[in-house]
Amino acid sequence: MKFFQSVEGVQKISFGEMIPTDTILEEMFKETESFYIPGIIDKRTSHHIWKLNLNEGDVVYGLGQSIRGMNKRGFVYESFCTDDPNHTPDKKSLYGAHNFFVVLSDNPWGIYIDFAGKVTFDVGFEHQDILLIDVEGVDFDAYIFNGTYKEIIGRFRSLIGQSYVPPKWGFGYQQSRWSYVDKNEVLSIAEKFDEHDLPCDAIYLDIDYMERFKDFTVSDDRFSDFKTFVSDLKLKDIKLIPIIDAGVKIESGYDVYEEGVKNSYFCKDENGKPFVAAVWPGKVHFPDFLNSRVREWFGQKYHRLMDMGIEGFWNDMNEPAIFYSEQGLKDAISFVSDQEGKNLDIYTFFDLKNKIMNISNSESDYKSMYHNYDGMKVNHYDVHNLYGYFMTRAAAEGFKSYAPEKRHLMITRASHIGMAKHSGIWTGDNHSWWEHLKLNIQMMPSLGMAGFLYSGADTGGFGGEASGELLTRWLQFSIFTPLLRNHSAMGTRKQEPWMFETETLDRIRDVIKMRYALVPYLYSEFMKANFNHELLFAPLSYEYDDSRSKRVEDQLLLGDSLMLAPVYEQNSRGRSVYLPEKMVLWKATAYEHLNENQFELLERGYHFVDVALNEIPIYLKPGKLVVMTKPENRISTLDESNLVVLGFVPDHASYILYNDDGLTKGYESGDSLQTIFKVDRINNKYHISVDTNDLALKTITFYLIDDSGNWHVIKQNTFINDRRYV
Ligand code: MIG
Repeated sequence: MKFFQSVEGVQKISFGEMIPTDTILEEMFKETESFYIPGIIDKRTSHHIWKLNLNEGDVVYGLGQSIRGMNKRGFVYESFCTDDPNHTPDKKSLYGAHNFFVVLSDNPWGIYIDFAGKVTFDVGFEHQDILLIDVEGVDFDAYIFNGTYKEIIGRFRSLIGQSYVPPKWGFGYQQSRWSYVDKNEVLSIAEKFDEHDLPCDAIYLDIDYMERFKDFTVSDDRFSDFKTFVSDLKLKDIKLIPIIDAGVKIESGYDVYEEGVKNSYFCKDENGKPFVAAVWPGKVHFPDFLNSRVREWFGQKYHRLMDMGIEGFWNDMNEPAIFYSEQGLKDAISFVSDQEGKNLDIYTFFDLKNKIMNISNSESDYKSMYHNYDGMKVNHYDVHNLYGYFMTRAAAEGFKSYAPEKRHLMITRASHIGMAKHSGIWTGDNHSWWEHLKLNIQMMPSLGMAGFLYSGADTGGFGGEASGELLTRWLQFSIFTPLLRNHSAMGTRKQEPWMFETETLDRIRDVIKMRYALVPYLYSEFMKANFNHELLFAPLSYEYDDSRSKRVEDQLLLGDSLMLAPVYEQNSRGRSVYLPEKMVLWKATAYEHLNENQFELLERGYHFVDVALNEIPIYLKPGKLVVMTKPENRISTLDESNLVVLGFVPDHASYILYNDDGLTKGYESGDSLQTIFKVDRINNKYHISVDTNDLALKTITFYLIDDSGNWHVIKQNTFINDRRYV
């Protein structure tokens, strides 16, 4: 066991010789004696177990992508990347493994368990005052953090590094469906957006664009002359985002398969043969992404589609999802045939049923697969949670070698801590359930804690049938999430905006346009949250330390200036809201209808707020500003030289608006545009100054609300003489 000391407020404890998941973590630490939480090693199971006390009032935030509320207390969660399309409240794991949480107590602390196998967190479930961490192995590192909630997150995030930044068009609305099956369908989708005057920046291609589900192929029948097609859509300023699956189809003559076999690039079974699993294409091999040579090889394959003009991808099924393995299927069939002719009772019948039901993603399959981890033979089960991470890293490195200075769009399904620097995530196969809108709301802060700033859910729900009301309410929330994508499954009600009645379509248009109007603020807050290791979405207690803020489970802070309290219940036309301080409620409708009657001053405390179906409820914090622009139907045509600044300003407010070229990685070396707004209210008059290095900036219109709820419109000429270039 080694002891390390680190940056202030972080300690590292090493147990055994762990497999390093990310060297950046190693570099941050210098060896010296430090802090230790005693755990016990269960000799019988070789699990490492910690039993920690929780106090009555403690709240536990974190665990990234997982089920249930913001406060994780009261249930058991497992880190074990799982492809499970039913995100019901009894599920312990989803697609990601994010072993970081913070206990908000009188002396807040946080912990990150750097381990690639299964970890179970019983957060006050068996016993409400005990937090049990059960690491299925003894070979791992733990990082312990102290400080305030905000400091702990900052320390953890600075440890895992900067997060992935998409191209700015990735902040546009994106439309998806499993699947748009041919060119004509995709083209007609693109045209419908224009016909209906709806914004859209990207359309996704799901598995059917491929030739019989083979990665890096494009169907000749349905997507002939793909390169021209991609560029035709680009002329409309719409990007195509194809899916890539983890499994490589076994088919002789298919070059990816042939090369993989020849070079021994696939995961192995016990006998050293390529491991055979079945997914979409039928039988597949899994590239051994834990091997750096394999990553380089697979990463280069993305270049084929990039050569045809593709600028973004989504990586799927990389938990990895296994429908069945040859052995698993054999066992199940023999079990079933053994039952033939028997008189099955409740128990034996259920055994039979379970045998079939549990054939997918089975533990025994994961245990019979092996990696060559750059020379070290490793059983897949022990490093299961790294697979999706390394697949996505392969892609990200492939993009880098293709065009090092360019940003690409990348989202992935399975993930692990450390992956956030390579990609964003979507939260997988949710349902068109109101509960999943709420889950989306509650999950955003913990995803951000784990570094996944570019994230979002399938808006409207993937499985099941969305009503117009559900889609409207969902969009009223997800227009704030960096990844804004409407996606739905085969066989479900179609979910493109024009598939609903005209009233819904009209409301949706206004909601999506409001997203585009808010992009200056959203992008600025996203980038600052990344640079400063902060949360973009946060529970109220991130900023407010009153005891009630800790208890609020369905409101969020969004960046520096806003609070959200979305409506997430069917037929609801309002909801209760807790205000930790005096705020201004803005019931936003169409951007062009912005007017003073939409604003209402609300005192600190509890309120019941009416919210009509066409209203987006947004709360303006005092002394803060929001920057907007006139919406357009593409991100690239937004006019950011003419801005609107909105704020509740009792006495003074300031805001730093961040912007950059939105396409290159120049931001990494400080290429940016910054505009500093300062507003002071002196003797009932507003004084405004604007400092900027943005030479294109032309006009700014301020809408300011004072302490008595009165609204003031101030055009550029009142401050133009104060304008300085920095
Ligand atoms: O569940 O490629 O999460 O977004 O549409 C089947 C088909 C596999 C799972 C992804 C989903 C995608 C679907 N895939």
